[in-house]
Amino acid sequence: MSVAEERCTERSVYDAPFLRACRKEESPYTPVWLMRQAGRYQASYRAIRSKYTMLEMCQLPDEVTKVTLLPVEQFGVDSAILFSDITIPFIGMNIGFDIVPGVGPVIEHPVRNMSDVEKFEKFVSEERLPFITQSIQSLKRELKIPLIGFAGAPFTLAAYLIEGKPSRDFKKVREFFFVQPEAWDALMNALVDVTIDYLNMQAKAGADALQIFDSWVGALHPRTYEQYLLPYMKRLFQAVSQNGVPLIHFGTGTASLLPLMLEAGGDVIGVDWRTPLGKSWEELKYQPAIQGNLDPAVLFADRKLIALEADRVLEEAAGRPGHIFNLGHGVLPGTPEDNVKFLVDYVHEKSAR
Ligand code: 1CP
Repeated sequence: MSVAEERCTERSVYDAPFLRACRKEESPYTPVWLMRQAGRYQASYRAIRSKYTMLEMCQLPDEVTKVTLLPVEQFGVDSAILFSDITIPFIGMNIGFDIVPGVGPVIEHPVRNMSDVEKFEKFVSEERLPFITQSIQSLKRELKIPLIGFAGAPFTLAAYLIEGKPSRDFKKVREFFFVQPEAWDALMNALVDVTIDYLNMQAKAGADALQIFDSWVGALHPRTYEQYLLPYMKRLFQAVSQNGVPLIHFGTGTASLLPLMLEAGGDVIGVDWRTPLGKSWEELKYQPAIQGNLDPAVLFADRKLIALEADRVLEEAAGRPGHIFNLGHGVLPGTPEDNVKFLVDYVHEKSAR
């Protein structure tokens, strides 16, 4: 490909509806992608995944490329998201863990105190995670639409490290910062440092946007967020924004945390299905773009209802530039694949301007 052609391809990605919406620019229709758009609900995913463990597959650039492209080809979404997991940087930090089928991430030696924190490697590099750069470069050769890279936010990563496995109430992590504030400070700083390296690596490799998943932050009171998280989140966003790629800041259960999330950073704030998108955007003073927020469970219903609920989300956004249609959280296992296709087509048709 000539340099001119390459520029042209890059230009068309720059002008893609998803990236225009990230910048709050007008676009011909509302862009749509779905969190966990590649996953177990897809027969094609299950066929590839059956050959490897989840952790093996995440480290094979050819398989990562194939899996990332599945929903792009099947549904015509407006953005791809690198197939990986938020726990992958733990490999570079020398933290022993596994992703257990039907459970999720399980940590060999959960963090109990300062001396556990001191054992981690505090940076990740291309040498330690070469498959990330290789997967992104391979995807950029294949894709005509933008590619989202991602990382877990420090609280959500700490939740796995301290609880040791998926948790409902995050009791151990909430106890940790109140009882061991110095160890918490060291842990947060280590995770922020690693996440800055990790996201910079993805931007350098060619990721067009970066999403920071703070999936479990809704477990916190706003005052607690302000004291024990905000300074670290600000440092993370401030550092990663130097790359110039749009940053998406997502969490669930965040109704009372939105102003603090805005203060932390992000060009786009992602909201779950529990609050009306319009109200959340208003609370954010329409400063960032907004992403969301159809209840993923709606995708199990009939098409009439899916259309009705999608209409509701589009109406909440009221055609303002800067809405990225998504679910309020990931696609659920067992979701009918045809309904995903229906939703993507419906949002495109209904929002065409
Ligand atoms: O095939 C399998 O059995 C593995 C299931 C699975 C998959 C498909 C896991 C284990 N991770 C993933 C992929 C994944 N993880 C993606 C893929 C990209 C895409 O969207 O298509 C992404 C973005 C993630 C990020 C991730 N992992 C998050 C943040 C997003 C979210 O859903 O909130 C979280 C919290 C995780 C941890 C994790 N990894 C896997 C599971 C089942 C979980 C959740 C466990 C829990 O409930 O705590």
